[in-house]
Amino acid sequence: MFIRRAFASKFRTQLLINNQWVNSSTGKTFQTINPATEEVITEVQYGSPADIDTAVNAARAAFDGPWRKYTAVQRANLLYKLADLIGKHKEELAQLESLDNGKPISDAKAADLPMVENVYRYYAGYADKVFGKTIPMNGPFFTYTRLEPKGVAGQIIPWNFPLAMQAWKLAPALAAGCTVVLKPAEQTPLSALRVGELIVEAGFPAGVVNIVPGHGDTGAALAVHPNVDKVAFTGSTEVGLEIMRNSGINGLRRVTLELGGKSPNIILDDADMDMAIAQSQFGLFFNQGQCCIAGSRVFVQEKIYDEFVKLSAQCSTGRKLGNPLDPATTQGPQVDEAQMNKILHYIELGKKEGAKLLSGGKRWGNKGYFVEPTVFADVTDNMSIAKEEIFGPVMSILKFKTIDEVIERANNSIYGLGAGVVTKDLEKSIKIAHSLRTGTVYVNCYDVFTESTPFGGYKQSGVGRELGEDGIMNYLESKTVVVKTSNDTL
Ligand code: TXE
Repeated sequence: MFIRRAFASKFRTQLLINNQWVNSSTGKTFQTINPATEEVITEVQYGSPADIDTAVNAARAAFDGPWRKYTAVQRANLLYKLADLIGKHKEELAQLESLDNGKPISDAKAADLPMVENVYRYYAGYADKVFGKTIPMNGPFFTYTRLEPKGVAGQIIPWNFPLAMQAWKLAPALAAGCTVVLKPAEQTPLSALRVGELIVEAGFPAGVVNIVPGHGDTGAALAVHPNVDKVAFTGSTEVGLEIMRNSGINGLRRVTLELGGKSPNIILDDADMDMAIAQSQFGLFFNQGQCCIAGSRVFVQEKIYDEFVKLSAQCSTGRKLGNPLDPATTQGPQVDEAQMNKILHYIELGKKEGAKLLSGGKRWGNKGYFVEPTVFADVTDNMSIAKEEIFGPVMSILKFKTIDEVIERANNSIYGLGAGVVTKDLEKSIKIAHSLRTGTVYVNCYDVFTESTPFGGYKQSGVGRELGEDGIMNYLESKTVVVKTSNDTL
């Protein structure tokens, strides 16, 4: 309650279009809920297709007008200014993130906010370091390529890392010279809108960044808008597939997608047991298990299987559930009731399909969307909990004998986002890392993200990579310029 009162006057709840805060054209609003208490935090304006149209037109006008005249260094300076402002307000932003999403404040401070600031700084530094090539060709021609901004980007983000997902999308787009219409997730619009205020304060020209909160229909209107050149989406595989299918409606939008996962985490029998337990617990339970790359299929070699299973169950019960704004809390609530119910449904399926429940397995308390940290052993590849994304604090442990066997089983998934390997044997780790069809493989670590390392998936985990050089290339088109010269030019 204290926090709610402390923030009450500060919540931004309107649409940011053309650097103006405006209400929805329909007057409709939606509630954002505190997942720890189930209380309504505030009502937020619900962006309509007409609002999306207005925002896209503003982004188009800014792209065709003032923003094109900004030099790369000027764009960089604005991004640095934004990073400074985020740094200045990091305490407040961390509280807001924790309030709206339910993540422990200690995680928001230690993981989310530093990452967000770094991403804006990294792409600020990149803005003036993208360039084309001069290319030799037959005949009297001088030929070169230019990397030009794609245009208007429509960006749709999820709720698991609201500020980080906003940064992963906005920073490379703005560094590249694109303009943006961004739709935050309906569960967590508040921090994105607060950053909208900082964007205006930093001095970005009107129309360069537009933020339109709403539900899925708002996102759908953005994803098919004919004046959007590029769509970047992070969320469920189901919606990602729909966006991909629709990318050819009313034009041909470039699409990058970062979707679901069922990442294998492979523990070999030579692993340091303490490290394996710590790595697998973090790889699954971090962020309440709401990580697309969560190591949710833990494959353990038979010699150490029994000990690993016993320690995993013990260790999972040591997590401290409770008020996410309490610095001692290590596990907050799931983001909303629907996600909690989805997780509880999978726990029931796990039990029904014959997995051995070792710890957890229920809702925690009766207020807030908390789920007990849950560990299943003796999981087999055909069980639903081994195949489908649960997106919650539910670990599935599977036994394996040989490395060739585990590679085949790990790859037997519609997903291919991430994977982990724990071993002291370098040769084996490299063999496994190179054999897995996933976008990232962590060896003796998990969930290590930095702004410079590409992130994305094989198969139905997505299209393209975010962060690093790949991240900015998503927002650039290559143009070839062929200049006829006189015959005697060398
Ligand atoms: O996702 P949605 P939900 C997975 C995870 C989770 C499941 C469902 O398994 O349990 O997806 O979560 C917007 N056109 N991930 O329902 O619906 C929506 O408003 C355009 C993995 O929250 O995909 C929100 O802004 N946009 C994941 C965003 O898409 C649409 C993170 C994500 O919502 C839309 C989140 C539509 N038709 C969930 N429908 C990850 N990869 O990290 C919804 N949206």
